[in-house]
Amino acid sequence: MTAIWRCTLTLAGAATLTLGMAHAQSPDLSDPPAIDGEVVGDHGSHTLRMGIGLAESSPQYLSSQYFAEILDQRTEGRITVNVFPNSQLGDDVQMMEMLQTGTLDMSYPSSSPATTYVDELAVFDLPFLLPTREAAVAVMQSDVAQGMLDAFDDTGIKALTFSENGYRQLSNSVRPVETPEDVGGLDVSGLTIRTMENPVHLSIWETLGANPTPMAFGELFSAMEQGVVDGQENPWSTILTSNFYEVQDYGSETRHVYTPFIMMMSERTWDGLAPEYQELVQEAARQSADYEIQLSAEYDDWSREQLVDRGMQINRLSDDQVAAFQEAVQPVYDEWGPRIGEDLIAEVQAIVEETMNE
Ligand code: TK8
Repeated sequence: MTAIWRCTLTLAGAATLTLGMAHAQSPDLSDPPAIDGEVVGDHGSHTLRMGIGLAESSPQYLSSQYFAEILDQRTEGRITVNVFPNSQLGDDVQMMEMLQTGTLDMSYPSSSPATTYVDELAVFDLPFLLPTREAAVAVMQSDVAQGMLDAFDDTGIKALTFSENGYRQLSNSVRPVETPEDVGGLDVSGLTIRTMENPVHLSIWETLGANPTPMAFGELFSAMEQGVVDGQENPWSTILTSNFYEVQDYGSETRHVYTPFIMMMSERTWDGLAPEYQELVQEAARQSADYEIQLSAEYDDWSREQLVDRGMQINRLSDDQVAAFQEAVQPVYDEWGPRIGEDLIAEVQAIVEETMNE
């Protein structure tokens, strides 16, 4: 009797727990597009390791699994891609170095830490340059952006495609970040903010009066948990899927910069693939990037709502507040514009304007 009684209790306890945590793990996501295209002839077998920074529920992971699925089906299992999430093989900077030495086959870092290889990528780090997702996608699919991928030649890295990391939003554990009129811009004074390892991002937060601390993404959760940093900035989907809301009570919808991801392969791995396989990998990379961008869009607002449900206090900025914020980061353009290249910035702005007039 006792045993049965205890068992019932445990079950009841478990049910309550489950109910209490009844959050959907993902929004209504589009299914991956059907895989068509012919099976590529037998050019040997390859097993590729791909390391990524984000978690299993992220658009980055889901679309990477789709990439793997395309290669698997179109080679009848001869190319296998194993995706390792959560920075378990290294952070963005380390994994790019591993691609160069050939100790890792594939990775999917943000463009921001990749500016050490291709300077021009820093155009994506300029605040408020890409006002809409449509504009951002048009830029990522432009010849200008293709030129940046091609510029990886001779670095030991084959850059395959851009996709969406997304609009970055500020979170912190100290206080709501508002934009009082007398401050002008975002009041982040006194906050220690983790940034990506990228000088433009450092400059943005310095300009705003915060204490920016560049740090690898994989170290970020425990740094916030231990109070080494007060805050960070990433898309809502990452704040959700990497569980940052557990250690960050406040969020502000700043959308201060849109950053892409770049899917990459080690040049050694690339060179070891038959031309037919190379072509297939390139095609699958583009298809999975399209899917990633779609998933990422589906995640965006949904994630913000989920974060609110989980207790995060999130404020949105009024148009006036955004305008003040934009004005406050103008010195970043003055400092970085000439170094990134005014012509390149103008080219990107022209693509943006085209999408706004459509
Ligand atoms: C994941 C990173 C991450 C980026 C960052 O590997 O470092 O904050 O936004 O998503 O690329």
